[in-house]
Amino acid sequence: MSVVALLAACPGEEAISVTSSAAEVCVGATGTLDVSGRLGNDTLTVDTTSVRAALTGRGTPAPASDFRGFVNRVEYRSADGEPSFEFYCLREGPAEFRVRGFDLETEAITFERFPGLECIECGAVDPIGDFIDSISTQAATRREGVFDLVASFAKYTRDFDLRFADFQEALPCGQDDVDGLVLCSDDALASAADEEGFLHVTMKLAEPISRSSESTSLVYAAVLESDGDTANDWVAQPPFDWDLFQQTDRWYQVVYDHQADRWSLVVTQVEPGPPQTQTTVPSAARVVVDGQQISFLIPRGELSGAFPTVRMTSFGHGGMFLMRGADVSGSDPTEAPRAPDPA
Ligand SMILES: [Ca+2]
Ligand SMILES: [Ca+2]
Repeated sequence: MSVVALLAACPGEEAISVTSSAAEVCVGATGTLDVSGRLGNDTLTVDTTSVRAALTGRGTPAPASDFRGFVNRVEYRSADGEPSFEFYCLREGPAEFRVRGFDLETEAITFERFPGLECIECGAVDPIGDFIDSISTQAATRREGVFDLVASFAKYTRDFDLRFADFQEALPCGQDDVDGLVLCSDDALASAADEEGFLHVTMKLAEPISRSSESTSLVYAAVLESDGDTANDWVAQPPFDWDLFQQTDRWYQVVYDHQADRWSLVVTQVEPGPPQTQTTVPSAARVVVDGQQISFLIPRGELSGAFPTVRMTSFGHGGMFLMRGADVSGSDPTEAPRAPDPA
């Protein structure tokens, strides 16, 4: 099913038609938006938190800077009409695009809205209620939907023209509004190499993540075997045979400390031992915490190996790590991290 809408045409003008390639697009996939007719002084806008993404012009005469970018409000005018755009679904949810009309004589502004486009989660499904403890023989003592993974997903954005400057502007560090909470590391890098793209990791939890809690601290992480060298991979220490981060050397952790009521992003590099060590490192990664979803955008250039693999983890505890529950992508934490989906 496609989404088609027509704007009423003034006499002598061609009606504008906006068509999306599909009514539903998977998170991490691209869709196409076609406009036929002249936009003229009108602008096409995408206004959504799920297609936080860019519209990338294809074969259009307009300067690229007019419409590309990792933003959710894109303005585009076309003297020649018939542009085609590509968009990227960042998060699950509805998307709406609209045409803003501007009458040069009366200066009146009108909006035509075209809902009906949905970004949907198509990643790997994880069972409900499959909580684990970091000791395999023990049962989780906390079992809450806010740390029960229900779906996860990892993909490179190489096929999509996403640039650091675009999401730096669209996702400013510390932004906390209806679009989500944006986290950067305390030692956030101001730039990242664009040519290698980003690793986009999304995890979906069974329940919406509250921005504040009086009883539960949380850790959500994308942990990677980043360099293909097993020598620096974290080795589980007894009795924690189900240590969530084993077999990985680089960790992107979203940490909520309920006692300090503080969210943070901590990026860690593991060095081989003995004793093995963990060093907090600067990073240009961005993370968005929004509803049931957490999206990580990790610059590919921060991962040194040719074939990084990733595991997604969630962990909840009461503050002393004694009452706790966890979940991981894959069957359990001893399963090797998996390769992201091909671009
Ligand atoms: Ca689960
Ligand atoms: Ca390694």
